[in-house]
Amino acid sequence: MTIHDRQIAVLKLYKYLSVATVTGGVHEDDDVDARLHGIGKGVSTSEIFSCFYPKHLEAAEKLYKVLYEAKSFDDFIHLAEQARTIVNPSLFAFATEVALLHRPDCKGLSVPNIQEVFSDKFIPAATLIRAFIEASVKTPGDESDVVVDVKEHGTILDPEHKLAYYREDVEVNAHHWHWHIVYPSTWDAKYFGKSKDRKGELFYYMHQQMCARYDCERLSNGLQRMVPFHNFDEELEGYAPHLTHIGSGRYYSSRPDHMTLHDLSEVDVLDMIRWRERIMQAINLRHVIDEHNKEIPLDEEHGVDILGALIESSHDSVNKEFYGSLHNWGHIMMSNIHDPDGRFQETPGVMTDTATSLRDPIFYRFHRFIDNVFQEYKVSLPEYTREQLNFPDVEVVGARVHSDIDNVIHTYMVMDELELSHCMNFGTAASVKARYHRLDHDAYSYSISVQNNGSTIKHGTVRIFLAPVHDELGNDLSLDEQRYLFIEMDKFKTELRPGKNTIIRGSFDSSITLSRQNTFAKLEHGSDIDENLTEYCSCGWPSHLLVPRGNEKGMDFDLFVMVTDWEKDKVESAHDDPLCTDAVSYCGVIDDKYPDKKAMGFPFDRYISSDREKFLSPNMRLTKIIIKHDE
Ligand code: CUO
Repeated sequence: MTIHDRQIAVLKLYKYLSVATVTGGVHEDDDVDARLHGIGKGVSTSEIFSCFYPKHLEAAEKLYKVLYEAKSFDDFIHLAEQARTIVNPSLFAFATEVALLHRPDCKGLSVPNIQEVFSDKFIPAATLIRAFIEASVKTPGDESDVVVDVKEHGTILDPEHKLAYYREDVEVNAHHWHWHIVYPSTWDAKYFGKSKDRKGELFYYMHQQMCARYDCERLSNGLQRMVPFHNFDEELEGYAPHLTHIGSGRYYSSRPDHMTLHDLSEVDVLDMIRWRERIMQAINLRHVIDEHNKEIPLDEEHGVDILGALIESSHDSVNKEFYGSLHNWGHIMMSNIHDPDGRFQETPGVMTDTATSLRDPIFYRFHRFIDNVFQEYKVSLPEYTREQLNFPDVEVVGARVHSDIDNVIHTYMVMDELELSHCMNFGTAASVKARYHRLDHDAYSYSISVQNNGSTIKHGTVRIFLAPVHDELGNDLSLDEQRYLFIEMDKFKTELRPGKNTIIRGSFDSSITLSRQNTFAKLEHGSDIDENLTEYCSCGWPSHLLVPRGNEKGMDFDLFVMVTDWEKDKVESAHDDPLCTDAVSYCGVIDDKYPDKKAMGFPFDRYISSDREKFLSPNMRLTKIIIKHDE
């Protein structure tokens, strides 16, 4: 079987999955029947699958293990084809993607973009129905594309609506879906024979960065930074998603304003409060207690990783019984706020699903609440010392952004399209697309001048961050306040010859972003495929959202550039040529160590008591830049 044949076999598993007919039985051969026996039980095919809900996660774990254990590639495809006819489609997509990602015989294969598979998780129901109508009234022989515009569905009565372009961005939601598949909370290191390096820490960092990016976007839009969720009895803001599950006709529920959390049948609000208290106590005592009552120190190297696993909580939690599952149940409690005990058999809201939860303003306030728990730990650590921050003999003497005008980046809204015809059969050979607005920015490059005052070549890690200069009232933010807003823009290795070095780095090369994607059509036709893209490469921040919006006047940002000693940052890699290292900062590297020994977010992950002048060592530089949004 050629790689293209294999790719086609994988694509078939995903084609029209959203509207897959679940027949409820396999009955093809006894062996397949036996292996799939009981798979998907407890998650009905019309339910909205949640990879935060323990019952759903367990069912998905069973399926991905069966698929992972398949004897050969053919056996894997055969089993998956049968499983597709008996389980919930989203559960199937999740489990099959986990198996694909980790089976050695699937290396080099891609799953299509999740937004093309489950377009109904990304595009409002009204747009999809319009597309059906327009496709169905096409005159026979008319091969022209059907393009339907996504209509705005909010008003200025809701100030949060200003951020809808960001929260409902197609690719940012796709990134989140893939991230939680690359790092499933049910990852079983013993079973797979390998652990995911610093998985708990990356859970903290990736979500911290999402919050920081959201706050940069809020300030860009003249809104105040978010107020973190904090009290379990507080009234929440409302949100209406306008999304329907096209296969089942069910929908993601709305949440009216002023609702408060209630006990669910499995977990009480009081449980959540207790878990938070226990976690806070562990942070204050600087140790957690494992299942055997043993104290495990929250030391500088592992503390945040241990807490990440505990708070999420994942299989790696040192004591799930005692510390519970604050984050995962938080998602479930919020998404079931309108029918907590299930008496109305309502469907949950978007917070239940990793492909949709970013749409809801409460996602960010809830994750800021989770982040504040991590910050409680981080501020308990000593500040970085001069020695830890400095890179002797290395000076950053200049840093600029090159675009049309130096140190000015323009952002603007553009139109983009999403192909819908792989998600549903519209009964036409023509393309059927949804058209929507999204943010974008000019391509630009960094020009960084670094002086190596030593007499030998040195290797450095260049770390680039960006944060707003002013708060919502126009006051200057202190460096310690900016810590929460600094967003990572890029991180890369560089060679420094003795004397002056000029480093030029394009925005497109960022270690945060996904630079390219293989679409369903490209994979299907086997043309114009980027062979370096594999499944793992689906994880990554959208490149069009690398730069915050800024404002019409031109908004001031601090560009922070730091060069650290690569010899101290490097990690022992398991591979000479690791797969897919496109978006390592938020997604890591498959089957390998996180490629930076420093704490994620360094040097802004710890308290900073000094002002700018004192904090900045010669290997750092702050440059004011302007981000201007063009109407
Ligand atoms: Cu990604 Cu709460 O973990 O959404």
